Amino acid sequence: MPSDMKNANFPMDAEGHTYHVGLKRGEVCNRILTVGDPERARRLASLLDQDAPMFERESHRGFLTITGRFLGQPVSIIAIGMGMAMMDFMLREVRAVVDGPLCVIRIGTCGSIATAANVGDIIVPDGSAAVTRRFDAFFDLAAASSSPSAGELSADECYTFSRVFPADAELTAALREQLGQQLSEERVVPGVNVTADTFYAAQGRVDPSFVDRNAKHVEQIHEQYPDAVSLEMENFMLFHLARCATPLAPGVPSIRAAAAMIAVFQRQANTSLPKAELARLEMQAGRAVLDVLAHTLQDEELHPESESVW
Ligand code: R1P
Repeated sequence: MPSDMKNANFPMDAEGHTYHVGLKRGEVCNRILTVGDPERARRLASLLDQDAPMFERESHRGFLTITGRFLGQPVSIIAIGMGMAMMDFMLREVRAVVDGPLCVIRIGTCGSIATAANVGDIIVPDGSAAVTRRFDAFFDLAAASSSPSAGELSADECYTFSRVFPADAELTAALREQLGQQLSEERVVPGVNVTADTFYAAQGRVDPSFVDRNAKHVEQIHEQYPDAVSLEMENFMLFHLARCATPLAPGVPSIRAAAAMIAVFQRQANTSLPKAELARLEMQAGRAVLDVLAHTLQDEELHPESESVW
């Protein structure tokens, strides 16, 4: 349990630890590799410089942070669990305790909805849209089934489709180049990612136990976003908040963000990636992301005091 919190607007304890992610200044640094699965975070931490000090904190809300060095540069690996809300917690709480620019790259898994991406390919998106359930469309289900024309929304009005929020172009290009060297260029796929607010209904998975009105959902996603290639659950919030973060100075972004996703499902072909292959790809992606992070953010951009521990 965290100790007593101060400031209801942005809770922190007396030592300056944030409420959910549980980090204080000096425990997390400007370069961040974020993942969903804490076990993935631990495996990727084995790539960090083994002769450098390593900090580890598991918060009471399931966030795991490992801070160390890669090629001598400070890097934090943060596991956040799943969903846009968890990305929001992590970014806001890390932003509050780190000075200077943040560079955040997510490694995740996703489902491919494009023939261009097979299982085992790595998708590095140009941007991400959000698709979310329109809750009110499901309020009056009894009236709708007795009188389908009685003001009920049609299936294509049951989900909202946002605009595409871009990833950082420079980081994205660097990531594609690094991954292309690790794998082969044709296995690194560009396109638009779609972040869904749920794994099942908002990704067009049909579940007879619930009314979801999503039988044509993936088709609708392709109509909205002709370049849509993947479905997952966090990238949109990363790109959205990077765009919403108050600049550090005119023209100096507070957060730069990019993502790499390993396709574990191919929805059209109904295939899935073997676990051993996922483990291999995740280490390759990890090496590429850590390399990009280590070569991003020059010393003069960083506030030395924010990295005093590292
Ligand atoms: C769903 O199974 C989870 O896997 C994907 C989705 O975005 C969601 O979080 O990503 P991770 O493998 O990073 O968790």
